[in-house]
Amino acid sequence: MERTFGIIKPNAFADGNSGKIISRIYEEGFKIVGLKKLYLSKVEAEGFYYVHKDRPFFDELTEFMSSGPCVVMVLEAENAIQKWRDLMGATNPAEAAEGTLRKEFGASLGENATHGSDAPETAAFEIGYFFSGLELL
Ligand code: DGI
Repeated sequence: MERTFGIIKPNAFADGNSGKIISRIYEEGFKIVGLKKLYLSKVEAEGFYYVHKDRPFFDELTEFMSSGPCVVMVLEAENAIQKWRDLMGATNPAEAAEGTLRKEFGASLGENATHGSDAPETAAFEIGYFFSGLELL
């Protein structure tokens, strides 16, 4: 079993799509081992996306991620990291395949509804950024 980290981003939360996304997560066979609603500050969003600090979209990204509540989750499954990225679809919703979360709930490249870790090291950092061991059941 593998664990990954996911976010229901502020646009998907504000649009009332958190329930539908969580239903899809269960339907696809993930176990949700951690889940909470947060309203990130700009500094917390910057810390989370630190690897992107030199990218031109860093300010836009962190402004968006701190613009409203989001849901952070730890998901468990066989090959959870790849499986969750497959369910999310391509970064740009316009390029995401039919049936993926970003296709269905993404508004734009920036406001693309969900986040998912891209590698085991990233998942470890991202899970630890938001959850203590006691919160993962
Ligand atoms: O791993 P991903 O989330 O699929 O994509 P990523 O790690 O390349 O980028 C992280 C997030 O940053 C992505 O989900 C949306 C945002 N982003 C990526 N490229 C751009 C962008 N936002 C804006 N505004 N413009 C971009 O070119």
